[in-house]
Amino acid sequence: MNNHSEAETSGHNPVHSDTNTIPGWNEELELAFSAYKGSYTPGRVTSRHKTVCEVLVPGAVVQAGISGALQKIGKQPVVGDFVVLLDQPELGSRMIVNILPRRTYLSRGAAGNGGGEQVIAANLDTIFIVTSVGKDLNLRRLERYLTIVYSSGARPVILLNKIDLEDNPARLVEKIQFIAGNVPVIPLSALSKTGLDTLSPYLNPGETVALIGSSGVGKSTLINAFLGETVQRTSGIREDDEKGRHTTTVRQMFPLPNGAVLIDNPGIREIQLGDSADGLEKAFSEIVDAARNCKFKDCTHRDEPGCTVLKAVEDGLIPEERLASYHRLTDELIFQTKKAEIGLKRLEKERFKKIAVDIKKYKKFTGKP
Ligand SMILES: Nc1nc2c(ncn2[C@@H]2O[C@H](COP(=O)(O)OP(=O)(O)O)[C@@H](O)[C@H]2O)c(=O)[nH]1
Ligand SMILES: [Mg+2]
Ligand SMILES: [Zn+2]
Repeated sequence: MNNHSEAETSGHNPVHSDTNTIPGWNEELELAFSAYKGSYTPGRVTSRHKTVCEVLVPGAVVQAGISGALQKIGKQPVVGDFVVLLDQPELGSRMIVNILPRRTYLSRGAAGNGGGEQVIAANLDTIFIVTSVGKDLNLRRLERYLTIVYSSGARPVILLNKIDLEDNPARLVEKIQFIAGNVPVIPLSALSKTGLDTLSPYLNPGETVALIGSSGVGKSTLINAFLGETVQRTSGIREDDEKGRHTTTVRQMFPLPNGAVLIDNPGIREIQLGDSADGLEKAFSEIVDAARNCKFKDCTHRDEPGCTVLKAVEDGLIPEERLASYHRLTDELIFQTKKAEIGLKRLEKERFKKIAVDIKKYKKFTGKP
């Protein structure tokens, strides 16, 4: 579990000598945290609720509020974040006062609030995009997932689960591989525990892996299989706390014995693209490659003369559905960007309206024209 030997970390640093029990903690974080002197401790957010986070600190999981200052500037801790906690022993509580720099983060376009980006998990090394054989298997949906994951900075890996239900999984793997490019596609069965060992290269000590994918594809079953015990309820059964009440508290982060960490479903339900232009280019790299020789620099590859992408489709080098997906996702991205701009403009308008009202009130009050 530990990255460092006892001798390296004990003694000279009494405040955070045991940070190596926070999975994923590293020297960069240590450096960033060294700016905090006094009654601060580092931790990692394991789940996020409305106003409280559960935070893994050396040896325990504690609850912590979010400081007013952080809320004011709109900084939201999310699962996977490394945070700075202020201990308030007189109140018997802890408060998250800052978020340490994120190495990678997974986000989606926020629904219904003008298109702002919403971060949903941070500091992920790898993201397992989980799908299963049968009706969940949808190449177009996988393309969306790939786009989002690419723009997160984490490494995507596609898991094809429930192969125990499929006669010819190799055929499906081939189909997926076709749209996935260099992304590994791994067939497995979480239930019958076949193919799990192929995942070990992605589960190194200190690495964080998130599982995303539709409900029912087997993410929780997979986590249980890795932990060798039932830690995560499967099939959406609600959890009870020790007093027997229903709670919405669902654990999200699971340290493995070797020091890797799994994060279950950090909450991508609707797959909105958000700010994923770079992700789109990676997810459709064959189109980007073919576009290098288009006659026009701003070619949209729809009906322009001298379009080498359309030529590649014509020649059967790029499937038509791939280009159609690319167009669909590009349109969506443009739409979202516009929506975000309109949202910002509306916000500004409202702000001006409020200022105008304030000025009126002020004039009334002072009696000035
Ligand atoms: N046949 C089969 N069923 C599976 C497999 N993995 C999961 N399941 C079943 O699929 C259902 C949903 O699994 P769950 O882990 O809750 O999915 P989640 O919503 O992605 O977390 C459960 O009934 C599991 O037992 C598998 O490899 N093979
Ligand atoms: Mg689940
Ligand atoms: Zn073109």
